[in-house]
Amino acid sequence: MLKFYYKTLSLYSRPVWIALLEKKLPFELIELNLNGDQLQPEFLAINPFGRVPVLVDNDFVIFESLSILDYLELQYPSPCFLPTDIKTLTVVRMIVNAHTT
Ligand SMILES: N[C@@H](CCC(=O)N[C@@H](CS)C(=O)NCC(=O)O)C(=O)O
Repeated sequence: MLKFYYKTLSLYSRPVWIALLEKKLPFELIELNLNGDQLQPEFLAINPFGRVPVLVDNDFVIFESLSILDYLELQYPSPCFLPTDIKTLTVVRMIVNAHTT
């Protein structure tokens, strides 16, 4: 079962949440209170940067929203969200990176 650590209003958590729902994957939602939950030793053991979102797929831990989205796309490819044409894919990457850095 996938575990998804998130915060409701987190703009980084939302794309991951949407991808999980659109791919119809079963997952456990674990909401963090960002007033301190993210700095607890148990969570820092999962993500040393102390940030959400984090996805845990069995024993595989992924943090950083774009890395999580890449993982979901390759590991659970249906439905597919990324274009396969290299130029279109590059345009998608440019837009996403411009909005997240
Ligand atoms: N680059 C990260 C940014 C994640 C991030 O900044 N998350 C915020 C919530 S939107 C967070 O967890 N902040 C807690 C903190 O910095 O203590 C990603 O894309 O996942």
